[in-house]
Amino acid sequence: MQQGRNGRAAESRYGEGIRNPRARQRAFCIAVSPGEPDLAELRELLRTAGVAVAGEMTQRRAQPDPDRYFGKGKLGELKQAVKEADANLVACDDELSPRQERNLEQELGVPVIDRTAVILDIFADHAKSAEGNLQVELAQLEYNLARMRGLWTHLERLGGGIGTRGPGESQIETDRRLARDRIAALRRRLERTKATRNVMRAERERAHLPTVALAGYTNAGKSTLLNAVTGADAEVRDRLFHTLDPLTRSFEISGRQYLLTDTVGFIRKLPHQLVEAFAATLEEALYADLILHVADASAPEDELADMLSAVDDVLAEIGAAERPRLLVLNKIDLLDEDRRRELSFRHPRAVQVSAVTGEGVDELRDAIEARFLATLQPMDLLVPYEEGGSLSELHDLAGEMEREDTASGVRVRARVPAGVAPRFERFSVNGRNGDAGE
Ligand SMILES: Nc1nc2c(ncn2[C@@H]2O[C@H](COP(=O)(O)OP(=O)(O)OP(=O)(O)O)[C@@H](O)[C@H]2O)c(=O)[nH]1
Ligand SMILES: [Mg+2]
Repeated sequence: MQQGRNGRAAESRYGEGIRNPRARQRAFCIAVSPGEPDLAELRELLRTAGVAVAGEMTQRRAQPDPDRYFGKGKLGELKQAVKEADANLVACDDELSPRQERNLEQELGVPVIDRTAVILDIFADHAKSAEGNLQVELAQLEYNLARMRGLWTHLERLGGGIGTRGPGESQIETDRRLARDRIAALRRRLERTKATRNVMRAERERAHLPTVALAGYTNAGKSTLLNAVTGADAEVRDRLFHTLDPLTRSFEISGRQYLLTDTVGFIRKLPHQLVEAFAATLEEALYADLILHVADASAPEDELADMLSAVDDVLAEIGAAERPRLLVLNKIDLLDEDRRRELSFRHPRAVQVSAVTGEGVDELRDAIEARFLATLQPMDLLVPYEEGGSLSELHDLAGEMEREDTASGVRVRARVPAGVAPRFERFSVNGRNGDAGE
């Protein structure tokens, strides 16, 4: 067993990820939790990764065992159950330390993968753009590098003894150095794509199109909603992490153009390597004028609450906690009147929609517009005739505006996006302007 593992490690720690759980595998799922352990999401992740589920076993305890994840007695039971279910893989709902993973594999005699490895595998499979591929490769390398450290200690302890084929100590040293070099190179390349994105963002900001970003738990219906609002044809699938690359489309409300960006979905216990690797992409959400937090309202109450807070956590982690946000409860076509009422009671400020039937989408547009209009700053200006350029810029940026030609220039009363208001401050009448709208 150990041999096979080391052998595999030697050739595949870099290229395609540690393991490929997609090769017709039958996984036995395990979880430890102080409350009632729930394996539904891990099963869904495995389904998305193309792995069959052969059985499951959970243990209620305050903390996973630091050495073996399960307690000793339970581990014996698990070994028996894995045999009986004819599983050839064990999948754990938590990220395992290298030590836990190694001990479990030794004890159970089958490969053991953790939640993080499954999620990384799905991301690797779904990445399409050059940037997405770089991000996933970076996350995988970071994950593998941590595992190698564990393997290294292990081999050291074995003293490179007989029967431990696979990478020796110096090989691992070399591998680690290569991995670090590659990580540095990937970071540099991602930095460059980020620079391009900044240029694009600066252009958007000049034109000042209000931007709205979709964020939310994976499979909440973000891409479907993007399509419903903008008439785009973003791919929609009933699987986790279908969208990895941000996609931006424009749409109009009352003659004003807005931009809507779809982003990668979040999940509980999202591997931190992925959050880090995708941080640049997620910054799209960070810079938006408004974040639409899309949630699957057809989920049971406690699951919905869990998903909402998982998304809040990631948004906080990437520094977007303070951005203006609007909760969108999606999939209400699956709910009866009672449940809808209950939800509007619990989330009075949320908008209820069905991206599939289109119900509530107009209300959502109204809500987006209202949020945006509230940020407009009323200005009272006198623009000299020779400042024709400023005047036409004002035309583009302001919603409604009143104008009147006077002897000394054009008197304009307009509502201007707060971000660009300073550009017109010098024309302001009496040196002051009204307060921002309510
Ligand atoms: N019944 C119903 N199903 C919906 C609704 N919106 C989306 N779905 C379904 O939910 C599944 C996921 O939709 P997506 O739009 O791909 O979800 P997503 O949030 O973009 O998912 P990821 O990109 O994987 O994070 C698909 O099967 C959709 O058809 C809705 O309003 N009602
Ligand atoms: Mg999507």
